[in-house]
Amino acid sequence: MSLFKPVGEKDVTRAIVRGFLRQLDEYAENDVTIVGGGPAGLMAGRELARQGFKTLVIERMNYLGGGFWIGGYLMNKATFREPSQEVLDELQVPYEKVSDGLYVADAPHACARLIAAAADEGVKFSNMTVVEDVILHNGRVAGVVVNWMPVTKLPREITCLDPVGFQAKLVIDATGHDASIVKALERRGLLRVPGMGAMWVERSEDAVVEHTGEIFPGLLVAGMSVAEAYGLPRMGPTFGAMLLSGKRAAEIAAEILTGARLV
Ligand code: 48F
Repeated sequence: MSLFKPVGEKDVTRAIVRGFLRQLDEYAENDVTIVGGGPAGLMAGRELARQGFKTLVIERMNYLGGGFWIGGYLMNKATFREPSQEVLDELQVPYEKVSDGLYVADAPHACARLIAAAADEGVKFSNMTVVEDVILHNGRVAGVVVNWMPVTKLPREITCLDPVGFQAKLVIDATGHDASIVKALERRGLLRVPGMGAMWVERSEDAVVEHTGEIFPGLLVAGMSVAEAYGLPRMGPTFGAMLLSGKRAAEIAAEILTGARLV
């Protein structure tokens, strides 16, 4: 008498393949495609999905969370400056007060809670997937061009494989320091990407949140890609601006999608 119900290998395979294809079919067209599953992308996704927008997060790694798991300096604590600890309260992440205006949390706990919060609101994820380029329709970003991460790492002579496209009403570049999507537009001479400036914590977090928004028709930037795109100072392992930038990007995206903001 076995503990588990009898299930064949073929059933396991079919469950995976059918579930995956159903999602791919449904999300090949979506409201918002967020590139990058770090803190900024996850936060933006959670806020958009909870408002009912069909939201897809594309992440090239086999895990979500980006730089949020470790925090900084190979030490898994993440810091947050006031008022961003309010987001930790909202996500039920425990933290400690370090000094006036500065808080510290266990990065794995904060990261796990944020991933769960995004998934709970209905965000769908496409892991091991690299965004290589954008779709442009009439001068507007209209989606992304993707390939499997392992395919992009194979020698060109054995991988003559075309990527596929996902269409989206809006795309958010939340790719962190890579700023992959704004750089795809730079390669076409449509944007200039100065790269982030030197570290200045006091200035950087406000500047990142202020500059979060639509950088090109159909494309928003959130998180560290904002610093790359506008040449703003870096901040190191303090994460409040990533969470608040994600929230801001979601607010602006929702306004555009509902027509409250003229595009
Ligand atoms: O790097 P990441 O955590 O970006 P973020 O959300 O947060 C930045 C902080 O972690 C930290 C910091 C501030 O405290 O300086 O660095 O802005 O997450 C970005 C995610 O995007 C993925 C990458 O693997 C990472 O998980 N990514 C980058 N380029 C691509 C991509 C791409 N072309 N296609 C798919 N995923």
